[in-house]
Amino acid sequence: MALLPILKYPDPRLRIKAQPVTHVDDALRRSVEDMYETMYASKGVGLAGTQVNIHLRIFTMDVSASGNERICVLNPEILHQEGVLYESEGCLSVLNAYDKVKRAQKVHMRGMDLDGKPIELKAEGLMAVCIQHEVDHLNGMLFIDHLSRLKQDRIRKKTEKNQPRD
Ligand code: K1U
Ligand code: ZN
Repeated sequence: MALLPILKYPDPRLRIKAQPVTHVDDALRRSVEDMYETMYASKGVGLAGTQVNIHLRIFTMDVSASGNERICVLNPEILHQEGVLYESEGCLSVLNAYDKVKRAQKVHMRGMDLDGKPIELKAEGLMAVCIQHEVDHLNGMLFIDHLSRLKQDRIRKKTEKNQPRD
């Protein structure tokens, strides 16, 4: 297993739209193990392939209190969403920025597991927010895209100050 470098905003690779997974092989399973290791080491509850420069439609997630309930979804599709939730979000790819984002309170999603079998998930609360955040990543979107232009500009300026160009 290996820790993968996490792309940091404003890296343009975070804007790449991920491609569907067409087959599951040992190389993909190893990449997913690396994603779990990277997610746990970074104290995240989710991680999308895009964030570690793997541009396939994959995310890992563990929102359990025990930190021992792994969920990996390939080719996730949100079928239905309902309700509204405003929760403060952060992102492993956007350092030192947290703000409230409008999300659906419940989502019904489907996808595929690592054995290539179809899976369906009904989620609410934190898990529902995490799924929406990770599907956004796979579409090249960041949570800050949901904020006002003014807030986005502030975050961009703060990030540029903390990560001077070489
Ligand atoms: O994709 C990422 O950048 C990981 C991110 C996903 C996320 C999940 C839920 C809400 C917002 C963002 C994180 O895991 S950061 C949040 C986090 O570490 C956390 C959130 C709630 C409870 C405990 C930890
Ligand atoms: Zn994120």
